[in-house]
Amino acid sequence: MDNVIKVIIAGLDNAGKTSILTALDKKYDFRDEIMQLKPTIKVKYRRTRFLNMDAVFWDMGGQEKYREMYLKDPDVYFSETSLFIYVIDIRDKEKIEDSLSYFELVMQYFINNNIDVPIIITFHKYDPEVRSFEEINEDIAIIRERIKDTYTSFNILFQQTSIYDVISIVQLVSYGLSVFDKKFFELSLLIEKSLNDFNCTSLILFDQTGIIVSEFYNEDIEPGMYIYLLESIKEHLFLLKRMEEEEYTHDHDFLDIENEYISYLHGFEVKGTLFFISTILKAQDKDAFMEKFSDFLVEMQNVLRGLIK
Ligand SMILES: Nc1nc2c(ncn2[C@@H]2O[C@H](COP(=O)(O)OP(=O)(O)OP(=O)(O)O)[C@@H](O)[C@H]2O)c(=O)[nH]1
Ligand SMILES: [Mg+2]
Repeated sequence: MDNVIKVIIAGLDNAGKTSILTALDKKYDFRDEIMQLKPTIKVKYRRTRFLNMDAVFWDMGGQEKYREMYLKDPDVYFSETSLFIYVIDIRDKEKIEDSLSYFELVMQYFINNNIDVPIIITFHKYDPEVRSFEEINEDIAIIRERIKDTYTSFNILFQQTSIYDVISIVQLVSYGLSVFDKKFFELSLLIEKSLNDFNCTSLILFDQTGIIVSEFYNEDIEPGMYIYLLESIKEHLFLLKRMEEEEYTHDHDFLDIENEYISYLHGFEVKGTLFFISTILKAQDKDAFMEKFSDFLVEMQNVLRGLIK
């Protein structure tokens, strides 16, 4: 496996591509920066680390003149793509057909050149207040079916994102980056099994930049609990970001208790890379959890050792 991954992020102008990458980078306090974003001129590159890999995001400015430029010389832009993220502004109904045409043109390049690339399509600007809008949900369902039926030989994942829901952004990129190694499957099994063993609500493994390496949630989360869950994941993300900025590495345990629940963040190192486990569980299960946690950590470190080259 090549250790540099090229992630193309494309879509029409104003779809929200640069906003997504800014939100991913900042995780908090990014609203002002996003308000001041200008249309991207040609391509902007952003580099990030994921496990042992370097990921380079190609933020492809979406104005028509740039789209024409990319499609005229597609080898320069779309060859050797490891992951293709396509952003559709689900709120801009008038431009959806245009957006689908652009997507088709890029896909045509991949098909003609026998490039089998994993694809994530995100229906963006799916802000919390529009999630219950029937029309938007219907549009999403129709586009999904249409794309799935057309590109049956491609591995395509669909997502909904909003910059007002930072976790949706983190998940978008995390899922994309985890397709690069089958060992993620092993990790995922371990996390799922442990979630049940610990009887916890959520169990998430982050790397030090706050990218989710693997995660599992209990299926029967009560609605009130769900909000607490999201808030505490956000808090953990912010904490990781601050720790990264301040190069603060000692003492990785954070315990926070609210009502009957505990949120717990634990940091550990594997081959010089920092990881964090974030979990939420009932206070009454804490002792049993703490008893099993060190064994779980050993298992987790073993799997991660295999993942990091
Ligand atoms: N409501 C809402 N607005 C968003 C969201 N994400 C981005 N925006 C807004 O969409 C506008 C365009 O965002 P950009 O990120 O600059 O769009 P882009 O896709 O990079 O555009 P180009 O660089 O021209 O291709 C900005 O005004 C953002 O504030 C979102 O999740 N919800
Ligand atoms: Mg842009």
